[in-house]
Order: sequence, then structure tokens, then C-alpha cells
Amino acid sequence: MGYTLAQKIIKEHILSGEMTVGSEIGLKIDQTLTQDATGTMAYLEFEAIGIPRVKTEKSVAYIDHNTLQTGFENADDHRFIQSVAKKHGIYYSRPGNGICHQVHLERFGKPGKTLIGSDSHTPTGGGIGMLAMGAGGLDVAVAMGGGAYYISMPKMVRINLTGKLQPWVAAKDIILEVLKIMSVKGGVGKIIEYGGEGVKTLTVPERATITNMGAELGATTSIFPSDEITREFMKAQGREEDWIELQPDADAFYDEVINIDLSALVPMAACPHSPDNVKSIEEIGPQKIDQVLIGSCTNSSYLDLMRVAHIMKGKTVHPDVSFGIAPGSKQVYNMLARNGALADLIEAGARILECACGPCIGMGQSPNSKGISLRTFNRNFEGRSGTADGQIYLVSPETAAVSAIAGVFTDPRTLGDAIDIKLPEKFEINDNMVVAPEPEETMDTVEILRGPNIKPFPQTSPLEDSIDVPCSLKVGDNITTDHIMPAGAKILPLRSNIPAISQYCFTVCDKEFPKRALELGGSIIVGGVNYGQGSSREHAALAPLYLGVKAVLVKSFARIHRSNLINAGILPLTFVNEADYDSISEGDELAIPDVKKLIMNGSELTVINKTTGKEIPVLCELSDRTRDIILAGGLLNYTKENS
Ligand code: MIC
Ligand code: SF4
Repeated sequence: MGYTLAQKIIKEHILSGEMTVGSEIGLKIDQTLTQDATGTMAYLEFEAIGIPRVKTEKSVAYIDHNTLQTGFENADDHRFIQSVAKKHGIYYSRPGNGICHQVHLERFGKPGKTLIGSDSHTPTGGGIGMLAMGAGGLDVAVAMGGGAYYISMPKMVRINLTGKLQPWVAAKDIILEVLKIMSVKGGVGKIIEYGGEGVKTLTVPERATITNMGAELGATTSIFPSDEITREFMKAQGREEDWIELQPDADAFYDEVINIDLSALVPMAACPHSPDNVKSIEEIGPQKIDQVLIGSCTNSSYLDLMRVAHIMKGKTVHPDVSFGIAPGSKQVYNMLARNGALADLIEAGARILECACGPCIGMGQSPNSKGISLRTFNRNFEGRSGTADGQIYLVSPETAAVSAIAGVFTDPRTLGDAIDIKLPEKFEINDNMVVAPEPEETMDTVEILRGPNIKPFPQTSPLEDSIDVPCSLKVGDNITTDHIMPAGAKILPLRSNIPAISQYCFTVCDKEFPKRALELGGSIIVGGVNYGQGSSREHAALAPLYLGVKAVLVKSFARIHRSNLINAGILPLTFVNEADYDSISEGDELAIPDVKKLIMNGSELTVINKTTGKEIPVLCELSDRTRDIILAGGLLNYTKENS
């Protein structure tokens, strides 16, 4: 039997394990990326591992998240990352150069290569046929040092695209349709491959919108074939030599096949507060809106913003709407400036924001109380915008722009005839905002610049013989990393200071949690299905670690968060019978006798609820490697012990 696209890349990069679904495989990683909100910690970890020079083909450190500098913290972190990058062989993309995923796609990604990034939207690279995955910072640090990246071999899902999008229906509407079909947990343990005739109607930026937001399915990654359209894009980026063709074999086997007729799709929105709560714009009706924001790594390409500029030209933003635009990269921004599209946007009343993540991660532009905000972003989790009762809808740039003018939800098909905006034959190329590392011979001359807010990676200790602690928190289904470790302008500057950021852990759900957990000294968190969905932020594991959390017991986990817990030395436990979730209450005393011995011998454990007397069977499914990581008290200890 032949191979799927992803299986072909895996086969080329596999270092350990079998390519059978569910077994752990180790992959050679060709490229890595970090961003600044996870990067400081990743580089502290890289330093702690002690390898002097990165061993990847290309590693890039981007500054794009923490660009609002309301105190010294973010600027200090940027200096630190810049100095580490220079010393250890990493390219440094300066603030202003753009959002990591957009820039990486334009300037560095290569079809057929593996990429991991300390950001969950790294699968954007799947738009050009890369096997690109989000990972915790520590996993990225290990990969930079030449270590393998481990995943469990995913199932393969094929999404067959047929037909062609109707005018004013966008790539965003395709991924919203996929989210509607599969839900935010439907992609867990799977790689989503796009194929079929419809693929040929989609440009690279459109494909990248789809693979980017595939992160919201919980999928390991998403990928498109690398074809003539990919070649044209790479050529226009002056990188035709980086192109290779990549197609699945005709007899490849897929565990699941989904068919989508592009011509039947309509403009849609993901309604509050989940990316899979999808309705058509028509169903939502002409509701009044307060804010429109265009940008983020999902929809900030040249093509996206040119379409928006075309819609806005000669119009004025509705008086009740605040309209912001954050271009995805310096390349995009510059090209709009030169061809006049930027002037059209300014003329129409757009508030031009910095070329960075900005409002997507709550760095400014929080909407008014109960404000309805239409955003071209990828996440609308509760509170993420910075306004607790903000109502965030995720839409295409076309829907966003036409609604900004009307002041109400508006179907862009009302604009009539299609517009034909083509990708340029040549993008403007100037990598002057990417700083090359110091040559190896002189790397010792580079001084690492550390600000006072930068605190070392927290201490972890080897697994104890038995656990006997209370349940400090009980939460429900689909808990996101934005619940566990909120972001936003106030908290993000603390990303390099675990003791300080821990004071905000879970405060979205329970303001008292950090204080309670610290006082208890040791505890277990209980949760429902898809626990830890969303971001790759390892802070969602490091803060609980700092607060004394020993184990997290849930119905099911999201992939990256589960790895982050293991990397932090926290036990990831799942209920054998989901109904047992109901038999634990917050405050109950829980014990796992002989946990260490049992983990060494298998995956079946018993949690004794000492408050009720009930014995609850749970699973701790670990590979030999992850078992050793847990026993060592986390990946950093394990890596040091094994190097
Ligand atoms: C996000 O979109 O949630 C982020 C901010 O980019 C995160 C990374 C982080 O928390 O720093 C992600 O997606 O991994
Ligand atoms: Fe940045 Fe938002 Fe993309 Fe995360 S999802 S990388 S915050 S633009």
C-alpha cells in the first residue's frame, strides 16, 4: 500500500518507533521556530541543556507576541532572546518583521521538511507541504539541540475538496466548515490532509489559512500537497530552489475521508466562545457590531489585505465600529504601502496596528463591555480578547470588511461581482529585519543579556513513591490553555517569571486557585474532555507545577498540553470510566498508593477517594521514554541525565 503525504515525510524523518497508529515515533526535526511569549522559557531551557550550537538546518526566533512594551519586561525578554539567538546559531526576526507563521511561510519554510514551533499554529507551514507541528518550548529546545521530537503516530484523515468557491466565499469558510463537521476535539490524534480537484483552486496563502486554523481541531497537523501552485509561490518569494513536488500515493490509505464541495459553501462565522460554534452569516442576521479586527497568523497575507483594501476603497467605516488592521509581515505591509492599498485603508478609517499578533492575544484592542467583535483570527475563547463579556466572532476578511462598512453582520456576497486579485509574480524581498547569528568561531564573544524579570526554569523533582493530596480544582469539558494560564497585555510580560505568572493560573475559573494550591503544597486537578486545548504554552503546565500540582485527572487531553504536563513531570491521568468524574468533588482527599512502582510496571492505577471511600480506576498511558521522563521529574532532568 502507498503512503499519504504526511506518511512520506514521516518515513523520511523517522528516527525511532513504528509507523503504526498510536505508537510513539521520534522524528528528526529540520527547522524550528519560537516566538517571544514562549521563547524566553524555551531558550532558558536550551541553555540548561547546555548544547552550544543549534543542530537544525534552520532555527528562527521571532518577536511578535509581546510587542506592547508597558514596562521593561518585554523589552528585556527581546534583548535576551536576541543575544541567545546570536550566540547559539539562531536567526533572529526583529520586532516589526511580522508574525512568526506568516514570515516563516514566506521566507523559510520548505516543502517536505519537518518544522516544530513553540506555538500551536505552526501547522501554517502545511500550506506549502511541510510537516509542521506545534510543541512545548522544552520540546523545541531539545530539537534545537539535535534531539528527536516525539509524537504518537497519528491517524490519517483525507479531506477531499471538489468544486470551486463561489465569489466572496473564502478559505476561512472552508476551515470553519471543517470545524463544524469535526469539532474542536475531532482532530486529536490525527493528521488532516487536503486533496482533490478543489485544491488546485486554492493559492498558498489560502491553504495556509486552512492549515493554520486546523490547530483548532486539535489535530497533530494539517497539510496540503506541494504542487505547481506551491512552486509559483516559492518562485515569487525568490525561493524556487526550495521547492519539491509532494503528492500522496494514489493507493494511500486514509482512516477517515470527508468530502467538501467548495461550490456549496457560504460565508460563515464561529460564534462565541468556540471556533466550532459555526453558523452562516445569513443565519446570524444583520446584528449590530462594535468592532472589526483584521490580521493574525490566519488571515493577514497580502491577498487577504488586498481584498480588504478593495472592499474599503472609497468607503468609510461605520461610525459605531472600531476597525483595526494588523498586517502579517513587513513584506505584506510594505507592498500595501507601495501599491497604494494602505492609503485606501487609512482613508476608509482603519486603525493601522503594529505588524504583530496584537489583539489576537489580547495585546490591546479589547472590545467594549459586551461588545460584538468580528475578527479574522482563529480563536474566540472566553476572555481571550481582554474583555470578559466580549462576544467574539471569527470570520473571513471579506465578511469582516463589508460588515465594518455596514455596522451590522453582512454577507459579502451582497457586493456582487467577484474581484480578481492575483498573487504577485514577485513579492518584495528584503530580509533586512532578520539578524544572522554570530559565526561559531566568535560565538564566545556574545554576552547574554538577562533582565531582572527573567527567572530560571522551576525546579522539578523525581516522582514520589506515593501521592496523597487533595483535589484543588474541578473543571468541566474543553478547558483551554487560556483558562489555565491566561494571556493578555498584563500577564504576558510575566512569561519569563514562573513564580509571578503562577499567581494568575486558572483565575478565569476560580480567583482563589493559586493561593489555595500553594497553601495545600500538593494537589490534583480534575477535568473533563479535551483538557488543555488551544495554545502550546508550556506555562499552562509550569504554573501548576510551581503551585504544587502532582497530577491532572481528566476524561481526555489535548495533544500538546499532555506532552507539556509530562515534560514538567506532572502525571497525566485519564478516567477508565468517564462517569467516575462525578465521584470526585473539589477538596476531596485523593491518594495514589505506590504510584512509582505501578508506573514502572504498567499504565493501570487506582485513585482512592479517601473522602468517599471510592476506588477509581485510572490510566497513565506512557511510552518507555515518557515513563522515564515522569520518573526523572520532567524532560529537562531526563535530558540532562541522558546526555
Ligand atoms: C496563541 O495563539 O494562543 C499563542 C499565544 O500564539 C500560543 C502561544 C503562547 O501562548 O505563547 C499558541 O498558540 O501556542
Ligand atoms: Fe499570534 Fe494569534 Fe497567531 Fe497565536 S494565533 S501566533 S497570538 S497571531
